[in-house]
Amino acid sequence: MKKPEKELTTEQKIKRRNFISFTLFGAYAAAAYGGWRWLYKSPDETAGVTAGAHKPLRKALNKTELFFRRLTFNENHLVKTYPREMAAKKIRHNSDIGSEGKLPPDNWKLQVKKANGETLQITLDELMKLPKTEITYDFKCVEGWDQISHWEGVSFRDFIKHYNLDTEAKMGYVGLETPDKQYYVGIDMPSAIHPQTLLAYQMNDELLNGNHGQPLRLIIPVKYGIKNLKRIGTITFSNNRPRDYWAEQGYDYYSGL
Ligand SMILES: Nc1nc2c(c(=O)[nH]1)N[C@H]1C(S)=C(S)[C@@H](COP(=O)(O)O)O[C@H]1N2
Ligand SMILES: [Mo]
Repeated sequence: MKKPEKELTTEQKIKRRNFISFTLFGAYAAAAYGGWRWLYKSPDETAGVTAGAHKPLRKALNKTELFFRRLTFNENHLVKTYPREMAAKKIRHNSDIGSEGKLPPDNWKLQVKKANGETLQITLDELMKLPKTEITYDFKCVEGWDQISHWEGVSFRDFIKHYNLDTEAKMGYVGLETPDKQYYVGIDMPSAIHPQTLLAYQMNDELLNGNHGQPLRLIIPVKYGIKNLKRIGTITFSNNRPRDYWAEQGYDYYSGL
């Protein structure tokens, strides 16, 4: 016959529960600590492209970015535009890293690095002969200001078509840099070929002046101001993310609206 089991006293029951919960807590703490050590000791991501995060973290961040890009980005979704009269006459001027002062357009040519190693050199006159696209929209800076402004130029799409850059347009990213390479941005291809993205040379019917990226700047309404590089010197195409000035400082690489 089985020995009758001794009834536990209330005190013993409490002790046993405490023992179980402390053991569990200890196991969780050890697992969490182990996970943290793993993350802490993991190698840094490739230096340069984005602010230093540990590799597994950046991997997770990139996955999150891709998920939201796929979820929210639709090339047929246009940024809201405004009647021309609503555009500011005096356009706000922000930072000028790599685009300070005047640069006579005669001393400038846009350098486009093709996939086959060839570099196209394009003058402003040539660009101005391509179909012109205009837009009046609300330009937004991450610093908290926005302003309705009017811009004119060549849509990036038309530019790709005209210069037969189809192979390049199949790549993941466009990189833009100022002629002195002091300011640089990386743009994901879907945003670059979005129908409202312009290589702009005019603002309110006048050629861009020294404050706004003379002679050519990027106007990309699906992104915050930081990506609207002033004074484009070179354009490159790649499947890896091109270096990006503000992403290196820890800002969001995608910087979409
Ligand atoms: N070359 C260059 N382009 C740049 C910047 C810069 O410092 N240098 N600043 C960016 C930021 S943060 C903003 S908000 C816009 C401002 O453009 P605006 O001066 O024409 O208003 O330009 C962007 N493009
Ligand atoms: Mo900005």
